[in-house]
Amino acid sequence: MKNFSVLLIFFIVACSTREVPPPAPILPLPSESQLAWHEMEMNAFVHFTTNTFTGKEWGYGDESPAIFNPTEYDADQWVRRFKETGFKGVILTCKHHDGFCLWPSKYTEHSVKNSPWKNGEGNVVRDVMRACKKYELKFGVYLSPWDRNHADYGTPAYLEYYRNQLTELFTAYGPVFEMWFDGANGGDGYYGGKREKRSIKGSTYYEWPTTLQVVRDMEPDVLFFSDAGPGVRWVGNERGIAGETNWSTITPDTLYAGKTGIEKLLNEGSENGTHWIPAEVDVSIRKGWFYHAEEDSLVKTPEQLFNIYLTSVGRGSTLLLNVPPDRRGLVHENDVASLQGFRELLDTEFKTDLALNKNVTASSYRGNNKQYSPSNVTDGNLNTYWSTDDEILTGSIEIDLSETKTIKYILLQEDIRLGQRVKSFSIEINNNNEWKKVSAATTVGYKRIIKLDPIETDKVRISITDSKACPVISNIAIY
Ligand code: FUL
Repeated sequence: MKNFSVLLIFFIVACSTREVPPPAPILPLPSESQLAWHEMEMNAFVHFTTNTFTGKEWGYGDESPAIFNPTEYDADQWVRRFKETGFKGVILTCKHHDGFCLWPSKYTEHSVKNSPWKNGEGNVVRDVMRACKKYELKFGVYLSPWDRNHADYGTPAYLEYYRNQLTELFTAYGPVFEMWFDGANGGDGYYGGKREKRSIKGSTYYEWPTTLQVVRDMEPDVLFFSDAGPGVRWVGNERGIAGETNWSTITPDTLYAGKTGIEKLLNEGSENGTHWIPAEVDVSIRKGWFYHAEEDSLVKTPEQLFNIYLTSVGRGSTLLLNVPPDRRGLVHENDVASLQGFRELLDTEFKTDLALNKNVTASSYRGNNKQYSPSNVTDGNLNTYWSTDDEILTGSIEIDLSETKTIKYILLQEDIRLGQRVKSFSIEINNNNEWKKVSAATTVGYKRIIKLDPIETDKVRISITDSKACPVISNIAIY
């Protein structure tokens, strides 16, 4: 018997020190830039141009540069507020559909250089880029492909103009982490005085592969956002809502304008998608994308912003929240108040992770090896994870909170460096030795936050009920 115990101990020690290879990645995987992008979680979007002064959302292209004249302009104030809110990057409309450039481009007269603002010496792109450096935020650019001011729009000459401008932006104002271009295309406009309708074929006119290569040659790590990626995809709505099921994978060939159900596809991605193209949730703090005084009373409340956080970041996406400066060139007091309230809500709702360093057990773990032990999900380290043997696609984890607590949120993260795997999971809580199911959901991805009706418990069980391959969970937090 004694010998048997010695043998058993020897066996257990041997098992736990034996090399057990990590799970094989499930393709496709995020690139380094996409991983960094996921980790940013929240970025600010800035819409500012002549529209701010005309009250329009889409300028026609005939606006005089003279109307662009903010009176108390302070880009530092915008970025400081963004930093305080917790944003990690800023994307600026360097040029919107009206064609007015926020930097003194040498390729057009339709820019800040011909406005009275700072006697034509002003440069919003430079100022935002510098403020981003100061507050350690990443800088991104939106350069609208549709240009209702430019005489050549619709001809090959315009493509050269567009690429020249990208070269200006990427050489003078980099590094740029994300380039944003949208799908609004063609239609009527000023077009150098012709005032006509110009139709282009969205899928071919812009010759995107060439343009993207021009940019990549200058900024190899840049992520391209468009409806279909290739770096980041549109989430399919402007309401701040990613799919309850949200795969960061999708097959680009299945995405084309006009396809029935395209918005649902963008919203949810595809389980067996061939490429990693995660959804970005772009939404405005106001009704419009540009500042309009009549919307001062319609700024989203901190609670609305917090709910958007739950349906974007809490569903594995990144939030791109638009905060448009006003005619003074400042983020309006009402927007500032909402951002502050939003930050306070994030800080109070996610104040203490009740699971951190608590005891965890699991139905099984990979090779019985400590390297994959369930305690990795509560160790506060995103580089360690719990996983199971290859053939085990389900499993449960129990977290002992050590005392009864009221819980409101469960946060889960997969280690997406090994691909997105989980297809469904459920949450149970323990009350007087009885387990009660309180929630069930589908995908996890980079991050998933489940909001519960506040409930008391001392133990939480999370069961992975289906997965594409053995689950790889790096973090579980309970608030
Ligand atoms: C859209 C544009 O048409 C809107 O004006 C806004 O810029 C939004 C973010 O993208 O496609």
